[in-house]
Amino acid sequence: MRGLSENLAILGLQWGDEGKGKLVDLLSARFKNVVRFQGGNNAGHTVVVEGQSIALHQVPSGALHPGCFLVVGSGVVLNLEVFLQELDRLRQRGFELTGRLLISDKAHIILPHHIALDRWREGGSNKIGTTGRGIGPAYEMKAARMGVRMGDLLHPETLQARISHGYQEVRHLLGPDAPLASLEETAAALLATAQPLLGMIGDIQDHLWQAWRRGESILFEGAQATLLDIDHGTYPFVTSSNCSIGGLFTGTGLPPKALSHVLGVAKAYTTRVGAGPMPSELLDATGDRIRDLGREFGTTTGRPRRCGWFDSVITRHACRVNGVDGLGLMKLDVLDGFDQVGLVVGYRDGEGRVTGRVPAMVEDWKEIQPEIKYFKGWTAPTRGIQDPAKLPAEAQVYLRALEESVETPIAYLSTGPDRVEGYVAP
Ligand code: 2SA
Ligand code: MG
Repeated sequence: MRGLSENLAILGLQWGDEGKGKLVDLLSARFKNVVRFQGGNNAGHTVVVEGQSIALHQVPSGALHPGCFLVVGSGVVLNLEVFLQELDRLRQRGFELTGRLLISDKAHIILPHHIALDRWREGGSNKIGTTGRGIGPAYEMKAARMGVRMGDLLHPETLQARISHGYQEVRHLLGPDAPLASLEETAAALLATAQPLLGMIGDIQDHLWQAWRRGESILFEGAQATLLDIDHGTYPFVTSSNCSIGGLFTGTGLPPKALSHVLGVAKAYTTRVGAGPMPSELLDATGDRIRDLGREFGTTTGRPRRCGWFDSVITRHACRVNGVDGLGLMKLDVLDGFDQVGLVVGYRDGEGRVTGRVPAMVEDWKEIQPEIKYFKGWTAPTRGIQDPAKLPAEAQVYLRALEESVETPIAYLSTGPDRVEGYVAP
């Protein structure tokens, strides 16, 4: 695909865990700037360095390339303790980020009472299956204009007052027995924790705008995915940020013109963690086999992922929403050795009509049955293949049908976890 070195967005097209980390890692060496623009430590991107894998939650994946400048955008919500632990772990491996990391002064901070509120809600009847990291409450406080931003750390005299409004509301809701530190302790602990980060806070919009005008390349690293997007996903079973293309612009302050290409990432099958609709889910031995072979357990919470065939209805929706130019199709090798491979080509609704549309309401999702088209499986392994001509004929047939069903060409195919396993489409 042309454009892999121009300003590029890498976005998830399913429910997360598509393997965006591998692509960002592969491509980031070509970019001068790597930007995270939304999400928080609910993300978990695994990158592999010299055979060792390292999971990054909030630090942009370009961390392992010393020439990359890293930007944490204003659309991100940050857990500072986790962020510092990540910086430490990277330092221990020889990756020093001081001097090449800028955090937006407008990025919001995840506070302990946000985490308490998230967990309190998850204990109730309206369970979403969140990661329990306080992501939702941090974004709620932002929208309610009670958030605490990185720039507030530079004004310690007013910090406690800033925290106070949201803190009082959570206290009120959770009751006097909630195990929360006092307001004073919360503010003092935050300030103490934040000290090593103060020098990294700045105006990322200006940094990126200048970089763009100078012609420096920028890679935008999405977290989570379109079906978890608060507007375009399977609401209310979504995360609280815009993980699709719009979040890139609100989370950086750059205009759409600054973006040249969109690479959408999907697995050759479908997974989901947490509750919510998933018509392609296989609650049988086939689903278990995909989970085992694909090692489908969450990077962030270790939860087993729900598994099913590739769902072209949701993935095409994601391609359209994001204007995807090319598909990064991951983990094809996991499907090696199946007798047959399914592709969800449509949804049958409650009245028996087959549609290609993604419902908006949970009630409508409940009625949906997947229309599955089966393809003959392949016996020769695809693992490690670097040349499309070498793919088994049956795999080629399946991939062509998949491309057609999502109306988007494959730009990169991954045939294994290692950097060298896969190819850029000719
Ligand atoms: P939350 O904690 O409020 O964001 O949870 C709301 C829902 O969003 C789901 N969720 C995720 N699902 C899959 N992967 C996630 N993160 C990936 C990881 C990273 C990625 O590997 O951990 O792909 O960017 C993620 N984050 C949130 C969650 O399960 C709830 O259903
Ligand atoms: Mg992941």
